[in-house]
Amino acid sequence: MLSKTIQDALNEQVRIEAESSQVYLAMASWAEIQPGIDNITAFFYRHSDEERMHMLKLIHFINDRGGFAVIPELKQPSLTFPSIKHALQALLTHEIMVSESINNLVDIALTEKDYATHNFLQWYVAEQIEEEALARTINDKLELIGDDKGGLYLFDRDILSVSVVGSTVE
Ligand code: OFO
Repeated sequence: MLSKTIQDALNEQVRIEAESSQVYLAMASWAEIQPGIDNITAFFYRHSDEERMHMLKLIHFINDRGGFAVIPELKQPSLTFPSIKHALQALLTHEIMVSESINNLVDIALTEKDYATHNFLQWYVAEQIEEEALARTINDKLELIGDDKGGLYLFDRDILSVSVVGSTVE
């Protein structure tokens, strides 16, 4: 059985994962109407799906352990971006925030001596290492490209292989 403190903390993470999915879905929709970045668009859509999967995993865990997973209200994410670079920087900043939130959850689980939840959260700890590393790699590559349009074309071709290697989708 989950303590109220753990249940509330896990439900807050449900909200964050749902919000992440919305944030990346908005990036995907914006990217889809920009010319020539089909694979970057696909990357955002896939990332959004992954976040929904992270959310569902939490929902099932909470409910399976005798709690009640609350489906959250979400605020509207940013809809447009000055450039693809800005969108991908925002993605990295968002992932860093998610990692902090997961670390905070791990702390709460330890304080509450909830070792089952602590064990469950290890998957998210590992996932965040992967996702942050992937987002950093992508941003580093974009930094190298600068404003070069040909570079962006090659980057768009490249991003699928980068994301397939770096991702631990379940
Ligand atoms: Fe990208 O983060 Fe979920 O966990």
